[in-house]
Amino acid sequence: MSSMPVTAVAVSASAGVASGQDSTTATPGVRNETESNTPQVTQPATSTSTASNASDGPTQTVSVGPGGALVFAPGTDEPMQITPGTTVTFVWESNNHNIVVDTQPTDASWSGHNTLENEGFTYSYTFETLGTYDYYCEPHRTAGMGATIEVVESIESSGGAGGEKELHDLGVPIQAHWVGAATILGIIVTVIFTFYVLKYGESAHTGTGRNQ
Ligand SMILES: [Cu+2]
Repeated sequence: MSSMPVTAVAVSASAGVASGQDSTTATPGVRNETESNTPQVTQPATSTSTASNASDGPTQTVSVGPGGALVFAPGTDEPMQITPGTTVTFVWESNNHNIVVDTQPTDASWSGHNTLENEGFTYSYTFETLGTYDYYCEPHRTAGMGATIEVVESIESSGGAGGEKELHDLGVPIQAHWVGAATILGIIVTVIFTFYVLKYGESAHTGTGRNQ
């Protein structure tokens, strides 16, 4: 696990050199860009008071290339579901990635972020139009670095990541905990029982041999 980021960074760096992008994007200077199809500017600091304003909508974070892995997380393994008005902040966690919009609802106008960026860059966009958005990273598209955002009226509790996380956090560990505790207790009881039977036991075999 500890050697993985080093390898991944090396791969990303060599990919940058090969594609000629390293000279322009090598500086890990943080440039932030916020884009929205609503007139309001998102201010996360004030997002706790009212829910009626679009600028106070929910937020989501997508990791771009976390640990050098060629994925958007969440979004690659399974579609990320959000509700209209959600501001998604993409956080670059490795180098030489971009966001190219593949398909989107006909009345949506997401332009993605076509410029290749490096670790530390963030880009935000507020999704308002219902539907499915497919996007990919151009340098790593063939490696499977594509993802899906689904803007839905309400998040499905069964298929969403929240439901699964709840199951893992509550049900499974508790069950495993008690099964493990019972097993260990059983082993200890068996060992103690066996010890006393062997030392003080008066079964037919040990008893007759010692007492007569
Ligand atoms: Cu990429």
